[in-house]
Amino acid sequence: MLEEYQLRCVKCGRTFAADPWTIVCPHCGGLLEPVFRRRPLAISWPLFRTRRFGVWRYRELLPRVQPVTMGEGGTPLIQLGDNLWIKFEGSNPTGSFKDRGMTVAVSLARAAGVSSVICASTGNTSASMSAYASRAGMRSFVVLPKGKVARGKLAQAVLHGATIVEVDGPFDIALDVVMRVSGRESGLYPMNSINPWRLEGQKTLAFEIADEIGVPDWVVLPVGNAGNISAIWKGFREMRELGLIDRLPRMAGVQAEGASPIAKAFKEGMSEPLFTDEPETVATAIRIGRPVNWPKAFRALRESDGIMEVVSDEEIREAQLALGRMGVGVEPASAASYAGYRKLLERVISPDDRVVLVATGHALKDPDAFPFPEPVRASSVEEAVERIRGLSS
Ligand code: AN7
Repeated sequence: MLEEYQLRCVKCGRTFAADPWTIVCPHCGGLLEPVFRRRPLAISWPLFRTRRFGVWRYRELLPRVQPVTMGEGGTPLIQLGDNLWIKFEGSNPTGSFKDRGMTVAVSLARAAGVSSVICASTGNTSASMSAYASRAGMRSFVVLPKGKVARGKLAQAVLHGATIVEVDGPFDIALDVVMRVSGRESGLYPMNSINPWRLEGQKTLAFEIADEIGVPDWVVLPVGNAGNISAIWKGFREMRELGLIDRLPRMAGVQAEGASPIAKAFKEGMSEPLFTDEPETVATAIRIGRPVNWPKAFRALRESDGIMEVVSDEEIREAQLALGRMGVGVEPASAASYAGYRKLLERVISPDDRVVLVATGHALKDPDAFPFPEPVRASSVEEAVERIRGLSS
């Protein structure tokens, strides 16, 4: 089912036959990256455009399996200014970009006969995985950092029938649990972004941007476990290798101050992250202290002449409200991209640069993240009418 691919270790460079259960390098434990054995035939923009919007429009560049799909991808690219767009991933079936990866990884798992999937999650991965697993008739197990998952996301995991395990400590502890318990022996298939097939799905976000507005100068996105920045960069790189585009964007990753192992190290000129065991931020989606995909992320930053920025929780809140007032409802982690963009504009990003912000998750995911002002109260129809007249005149 993966004949078109090989897996290449980003650490030791060895290549391996592609197998759904080969998650990390059998030789050195490094991260694996799917690469094509030969150029996929007959691909072109006109071909892709004959198909409905979404991830599987690019099927020649994905594992050739029967899709478990709910129409993920094909999300709106909303123009915010002359040179500014926001890719609204909240429009995916479960409200985040994770669906792009999950449709691919769950399809592959089903083709491989997997009956149970597992992930650690700050929330969105668990929401997405449990939905796609249910659609594929699989059981799902989610390991969550206790008390730190936004209500909307938890509700989704419950609704889609996941078995929920809570651990004390941050996401990184939950991921440790998954790495220990998953594997061929237990039959539990791991769905975190260490799974290279999930990132294959997420790379389609790059394809959609390039198809719609061409290659931007910058792609700005929040970074947690650093899977998405790696996936999107892979998407652009692959398009150029295949002759679908002729230039590349620069990648700008944004982390929250209290959870910025990559951004802090990058700013110090280091090529390895400064891990933290006590990540903290209002943007719980990216409350991650030990991002596993850091080698891929550093490579994306290096190859794209990219940059990392740090934003405070206050800046995230302001950015979320500012986007809200433009009609764009995103969760705090996603607002980090706009907050980061604001800080980078003029200093690093020129006003003439064409910029795409990635809004990774929907505002409804985390309704507790912003304050609710007291509503105008009225005890009768007449009083309500009176008060609205007064307020609107
Ligand atoms: C809205 O769900 O890690 O850098 O377990 O939910 O690829 O990790 C979520 C991550 C950005 C960061 N925005 O992406 C999880 C999880 C939102 C997110 C990120 C996440 P990566």
